Amino acid sequence: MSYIQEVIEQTELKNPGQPQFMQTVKEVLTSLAPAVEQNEAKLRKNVILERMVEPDRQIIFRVPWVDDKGVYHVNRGYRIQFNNAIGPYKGGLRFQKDVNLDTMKFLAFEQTFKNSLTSLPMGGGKGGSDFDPTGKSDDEIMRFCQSFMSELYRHIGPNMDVPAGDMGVGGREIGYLFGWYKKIVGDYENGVLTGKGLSYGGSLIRPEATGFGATYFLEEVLKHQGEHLAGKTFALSGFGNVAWGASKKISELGGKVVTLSGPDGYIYDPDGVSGEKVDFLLEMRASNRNKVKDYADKYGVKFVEGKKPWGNVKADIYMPCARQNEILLEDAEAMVKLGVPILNEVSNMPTTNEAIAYLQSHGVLVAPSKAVNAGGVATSGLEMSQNSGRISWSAVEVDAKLKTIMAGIHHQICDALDAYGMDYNLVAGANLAGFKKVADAMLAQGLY
Ligand code: 2IT
Repeated sequence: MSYIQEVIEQTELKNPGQPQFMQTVKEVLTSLAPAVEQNEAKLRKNVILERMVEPDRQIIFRVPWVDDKGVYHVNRGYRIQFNNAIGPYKGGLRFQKDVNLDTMKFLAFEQTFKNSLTSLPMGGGKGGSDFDPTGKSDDEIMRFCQSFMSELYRHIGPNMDVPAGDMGVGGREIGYLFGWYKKIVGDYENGVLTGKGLSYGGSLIRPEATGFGATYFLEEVLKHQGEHLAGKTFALSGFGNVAWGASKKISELGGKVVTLSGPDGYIYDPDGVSGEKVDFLLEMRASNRNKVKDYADKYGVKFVEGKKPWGNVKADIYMPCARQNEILLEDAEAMVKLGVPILNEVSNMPTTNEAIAYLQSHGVLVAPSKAVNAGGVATSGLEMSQNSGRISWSAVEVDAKLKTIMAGIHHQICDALDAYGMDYNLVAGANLAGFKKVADAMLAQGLY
């Protein structure tokens, strides 16, 4: 049996009931075949793959809190510190009702490779809770964040582990989390969290960075194909921070975003999401209603209940910005039938492995999320640099660095593919490029 297959089987045995984590492990490890073949004896001796699939530690804790009516609740908190070979653990916190250990592990594993691609010194981590922010008041969110930090603070630090936002955690939540961290620890260590407000150490462009970066990466892909973004139509899912940034940049560059989605369905706006309509997405998120229909009601466009845009709307580019596993095999089939040529994945692992395989074998170009959405964490890395250097860069400076980083990621992927004599397979290339730096660092640092 091949080394990769052995590790996949062992990992499966050790992690029963974790389908999302296993899906990511399989996706990444099978892509690494050319790198493993070249260096198998050394990788085996140093148990590199075995160590890469085993987190450094997995922290699970109780989060008790009181709602506005005085009723007590208990949620579960997590922080997975997966790999710190190239820098302190770094990755977001997700507050969403279906968060579990499996979700946290797939995200933390993925984060290790993504952060490596950014070329900044950040390891991989992820955390969050099964707390559901939908319908919660501001005070309830604050009390939850304070209780969550009452445990998390002992596991994080500016040189140890630096959390940020993810779904359900934006600027407001990071503010409450930081306030409570500072209260407990006493020191003004604002490098412990990223995604902060501008008045206390946040970086300009961090809120926009994931969506902007995803658009810059797509521009590199289009350039490689001899095409341009202007004039193209985009179907997006989600309406949160990521879809907001992407809509803003795409409309600025002359593209047209015709769909958004929420848990309630999708909207179709043939004129495109641009201008004040983009700003309205922020109000929708702040309302905690979690309904995309609010957009259709305000702007009088079509709302399709209970459906996603995939396979229902034709566009030049599909850009999932909502959650994991939203594009299944049947969506991939419908996408091929409609003749959608490019899938630019923005949310983490939006496409199942079988859907990716189907798309690639039917000529659809798939740009993988660990490259496409890396601009978010990369700008978090820039925020860390500004905090530790006590400096602050202008929006123009951060945006230029972000653009350079995204082009650099595309370049690294092409180099990795060239090194193994492979075609333009961005999924394999991103895994190979992300792996190399982490494996080199682990080899250099001995068995730990
Ligand atoms: O999935 C991700 O890369 C994030 N949620 C951002 C993580 C970060 O540390 O900025």
